[in-house]
This record gives sequence, C-alpha cells and structure tokens, in this order.
Amino acid sequence: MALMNNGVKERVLSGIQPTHDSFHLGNYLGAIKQWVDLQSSNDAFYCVVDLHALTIETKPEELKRRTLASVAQLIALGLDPEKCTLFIQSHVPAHNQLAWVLECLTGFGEASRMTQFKDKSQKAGSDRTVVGLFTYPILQAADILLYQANKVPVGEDQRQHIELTRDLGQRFNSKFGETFTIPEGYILKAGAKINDLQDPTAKMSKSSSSGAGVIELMDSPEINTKKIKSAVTDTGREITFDEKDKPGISNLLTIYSALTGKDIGASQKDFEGKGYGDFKGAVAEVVIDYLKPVRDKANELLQDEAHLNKLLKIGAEKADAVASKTLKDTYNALGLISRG
Ligand code: ATP
Ligand code: LTN
Repeated sequence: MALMNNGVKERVLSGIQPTHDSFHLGNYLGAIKQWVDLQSSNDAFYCVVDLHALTIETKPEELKRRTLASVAQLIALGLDPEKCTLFIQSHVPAHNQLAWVLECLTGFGEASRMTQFKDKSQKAGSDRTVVGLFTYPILQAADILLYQANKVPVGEDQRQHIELTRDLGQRFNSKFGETFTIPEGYILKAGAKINDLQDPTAKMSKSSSSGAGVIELMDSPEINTKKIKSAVTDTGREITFDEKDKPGISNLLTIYSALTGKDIGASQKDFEGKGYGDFKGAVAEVVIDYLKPVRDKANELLQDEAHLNKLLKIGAEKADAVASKTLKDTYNALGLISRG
C-alpha cells in the first residue's frame, strides 16, 4: 500500500487521449499497465482527455466513438471503476478553469521549449498549428494539479510535461501560498518506450508511422501476427538484448518480457539456440493470447453504452468533488472574489 505519513493513500492521476479507435501496445506497456498496477494501493484518478484531443482535427462522431472506445479498452485492460475514479476530462469544467490560471503563470519562452510542441508544430507547419497545441501542456498541468496528485504514471515521452507541471505548481505555491501538491513522474524503465516494429529506433506511434509497425489492441489476431512476423530484425542470429546493435530483437524481447512477466535474462534463455523465425512466432503467440480477452471484453462493453455512461457519471462526480475544492482554493489564493 502506498501510504503517506498521515496514513492516507497516495494520490495518482493520469490521462490518455482518445485520438484513435484503438490503443497500441506502447500505450499499454508504457502507461496503462502501470495505471492498473497502481489502482489498488493508491487513490487513483484516470481520465480520458477528450479536450486535449481537440488539438487534432477530428469529426464529432469519430471523437464520440473513440472516447467510448477508450473507456471500454481501459476497463478491458484491467481498470476497475470500483477501485479507481475513471472519468472524462470535459465532464469536469475545473480543468479548463485552472488551465487559464496556469497559462497566466507560464512564460511564452517556457511553453515554446516543449519538445512535443516543437516536433508536432514543425510537422504541421505554423499555419496548421493551433494555439491549443501550444497550451496543451498547461492543460495537462491543470489535470494533474487539480487532483493534488503525488504520482503521475506516463511513458518516457511525457517527462518534460511533468517537469513543467512541477515548475508551475511550485511557482504558484511560492507566489500565492501552498495550494498544490508537487507531483512526481512515475516512469518505469521496462516498457517506458516500445518501438515501432518496422523502425525499431523510433517509438511505436500511430500518428508518425504507416501503422505497419504498430500493434493495435483492437486489431484481429491475424493482422497482429502478420505484423510481428514481419518485424524488422537485425544482422546476426542470436536472440540477445542489445539496444544499440540489435534494436529490433531488443524491442521484441522487451514486449515478450513485459507480457510474460519474465525478466529480460529469463526471456533470452527461452530462445537460446533458436532462430529469429521461431522467436517472432513465440512473441506473436504471447501477444495474441494476451490481447484476445481484452479485445473481447472491450467489444462486449461497447454493446452497452448506457452502462458505460453510468460508470462515467459516477467517475465524474467523484472527480468533480476533488477538482472543485482545489479550484476554489486556487481562486481564493489569487484574490478572485467568490460569488458568495
Ligand atoms: P500517437 O500514437 O498518436 O503518437 P501516443 O501513442 O504518443 O500517440 P498518447 O495519448 O500521446 O499516445 O500517449 C498515451 C500514453 O502512452 C502516454 O503516457 C505515453 O507516454 C505512452 N506511450 C505512447 N507511445 C508509447 C511507446 N511507444 N512506448 C511507451 N509508452 C508510450
Ligand atoms: N499528454 C499526455 C496525455 C495527458 C496526461 C494528462 C498524462 C493529458 N493529461 C495528465 C498524464 C497526466 C500524453 O500525450 N500522453
């Protein structure tokens, strides 16, 4: 149990964007698996950040479908709404309200240094980059600070956003008095970065690759087996973990190890004297066996939207109670007059 000195469970918060119909294996191993592991021993809040997803142009019916699909997959992957608070970001208006306050504390240069913004805006070009993409990390900081989170489980690529959140929280506290808990990133080494099967030096990501190297949780076993069997491998014949010289094999070993729970050493041992073909076949089997019940459960949940909406309403009410209290304290600290 992760208890603080006063015997209270530590607070955990994380979020994920509903930008696709399916999460991929990188999302699961880099982030969601930790969410599941942390939900019992902590007071965990997890949200589907639909407002963040507005930074990417999406059709309304697509956004709706993807938001519900995200919730269904999170539950299918092991989040239990009885153990954690699972909600949709836009159901709790305090996220936008605190974001504005934090925007007024963030330097323009400071926001300009966010590497994810630089990468994404460079790709899109300035005319097609919306201001929301620029302020995206500040809304993320609001998501976290509102819940007084101690720990934020995310993948390695989010480290800089957590640093910004800490800086903003500290800045507010020192200017206006102790208001926010300063969170720590919870970034595990194993699984923190799963790479693309076709380009094992780049992270698995749907927005920046053709998709051939991305394992989607909701895809059929046939498609995923094919993708794993066509994964790029390296020169040589041994199945050994060496990220520099054997990035392809190392990536597959990381996936195998994370899904079987065996460490990398034991995983390597399983394939001593075996060839790349056998190895890829075994990885494919492990992935398919792992994902089958997840896909079935998510599809089953999506058959009953009313039930999902009911769970989300309960989540939103629990989240709103915590968030409104922090927002009230923040407004008071700033000298904003309360409505009375
Ligand atoms: P996209 O696929 O569109 O690039 P994304 O995969 O980065 O998006 P996000 O919603 O930005 O998706 O990320 C959700 C969570 O998954 C984050 O905590 C992120 O760190 C983690 N994550 C994403 N890709 C990977 C990866 N390849 N390896 C490990 N963790 C990842
Ligand atoms: N930016 C994150 C998603 C995200 C998030 C958060 C993560 C939005 N709000 C709060 C942790 C805590 C991403 O791209 N993965």
